[in-house]
Amino acid sequence: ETRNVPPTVDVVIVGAGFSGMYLLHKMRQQGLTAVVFEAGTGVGGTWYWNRYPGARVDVESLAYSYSFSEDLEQEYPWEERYPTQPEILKYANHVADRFDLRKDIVFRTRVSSATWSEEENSWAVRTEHEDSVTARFLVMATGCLSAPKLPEIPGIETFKGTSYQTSRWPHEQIEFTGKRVGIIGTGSSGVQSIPVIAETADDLTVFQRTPSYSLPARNRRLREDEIAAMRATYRDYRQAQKESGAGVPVVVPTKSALEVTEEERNAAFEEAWESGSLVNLLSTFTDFATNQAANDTAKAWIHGKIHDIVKDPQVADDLCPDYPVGTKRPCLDTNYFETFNLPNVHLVNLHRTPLVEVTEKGIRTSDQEYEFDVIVYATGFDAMTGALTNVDIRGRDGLSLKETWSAGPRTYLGIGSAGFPNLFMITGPGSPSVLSNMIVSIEQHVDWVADAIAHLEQQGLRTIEATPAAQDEWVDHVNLLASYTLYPRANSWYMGANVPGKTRVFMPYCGGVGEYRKKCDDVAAQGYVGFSFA
Ligand code: NA7
Repeated sequence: ETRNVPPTVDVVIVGAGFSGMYLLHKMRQQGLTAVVFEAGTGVGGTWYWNRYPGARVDVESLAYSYSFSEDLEQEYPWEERYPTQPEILKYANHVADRFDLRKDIVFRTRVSSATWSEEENSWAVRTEHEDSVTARFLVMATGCLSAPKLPEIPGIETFKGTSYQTSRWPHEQIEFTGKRVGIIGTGSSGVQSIPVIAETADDLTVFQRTPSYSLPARNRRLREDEIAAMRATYRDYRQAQKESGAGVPVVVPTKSALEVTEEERNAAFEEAWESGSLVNLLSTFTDFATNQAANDTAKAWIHGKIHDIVKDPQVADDLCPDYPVGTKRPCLDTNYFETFNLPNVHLVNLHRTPLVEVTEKGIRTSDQEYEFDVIVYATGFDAMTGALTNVDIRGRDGLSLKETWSAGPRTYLGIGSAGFPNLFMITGPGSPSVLSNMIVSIEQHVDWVADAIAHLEQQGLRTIEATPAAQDEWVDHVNLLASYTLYPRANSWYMGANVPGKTRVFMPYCGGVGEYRKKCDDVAAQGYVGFSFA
């Protein structure tokens, strides 16, 4: 493996996940030079790091895939409805090979700082290995769920057994046979890994702070005929994705949950539950996301399902979430609730008996010490901003992105930030990103950024920068949309509520990817209104 770090390029891209790979491809097509820095040893980003047992995507493979290459779309042999992490990583590697991306990616290299030079109108980028590169443009393709978070409890380093973090899982197979395992966290990573670990562990104790709503994935192998049908209509499907609310086309609801009979309502929920699709559940009724009483009907119905599945009524109660459905990211699972019927699986409700510390032997809660051979941390991420503010980004006059965002992220369209010329974010805070099929949002941002860069080239301009006024207006708009919804009623990572000390603001744009795309296209059509140029 050679490390080819050019001293000067047109574009520095941070991250070789699905954003960074596509952006590199686009930049080359536009005749620009680019280098990608990637901390991992391979491509794939989120799908490179999250190797925990049971890891899968919760959007269907035929929809969770690039649309920019028709040949790729027509030829790629997806195997499962909801692919496993290894299958998605294989796809990422296939793309890297197919478009010959690796030669411009520098692996094992984390970017540490990026400093804007007023004199040069360029970014000086430094890495942990003291590489330094000058670039006109800096694009943060760093992902929304990539800066891991450990639980903020004392003693983690004292544990004498083995510890794993789901988002930093080792590359080799881990055996749980004969082991007593404790796991902290019941978001998607916990919900997906718990059933798989429970299959072989002697004993598995789940430490739950907040329960998750979860729908059975009903995963299966794809049939030849459905792959063929999708391939025959892919262009129309991709268009529908772009216009949809979440990057996955659904039948748009027309009725309030409160204007139908209970039978009708339950039938709709049952159908969504059987479909194994999160977007189907979230689009059963028009007022699901905005009206507490409407949302309560879904909540009660799902609580009923949990009680049907889980035999011990106390455990079932503990597994029932209290917040409105959809206000924290719901999960897709395979045998999650069923797993709590196994004799070797135990649930600890941390609301009753809070975590106190990790000890040499295991985990201590307020009422007892549990002994383990292995502790798994499925404790999530410093979502949406962590990977951006972890790099020391300095804009005009030494302005620090981290400090500028200390009261919450401020962006224009989730793409640019005032004071940081020629800096672009892919799926940044203030864009739909995590509320959508990520690949749809990624392609839209990359295309938009590539067009903006082409616009600068054509006009002979050096810099593009969000104006403070446009940014203020956008932040207000994003907040206003969130205020019409139930989202702010949950302590979610969408709100920054999972990271102590992080300011609570609802970070994603919740008006839907179709609406958002129109806004971005309008901005471009009006000569990039809201951006200033030099
Ligand atoms: P999540 O969804 O943020 O889940 C993390 C879990 O860890 C969640 O249940 C947390 O409880 C729990 N947690 C975090 N810190 C603690 C402490 N200190 N004590 C106890 N429990 C804790 O991350 P995932 O990796 O599962 O999923 C991230 C996204 O990836 C997911 O939404 C999908 O989009 C894909 P909390 O809810 O904060 O009370």
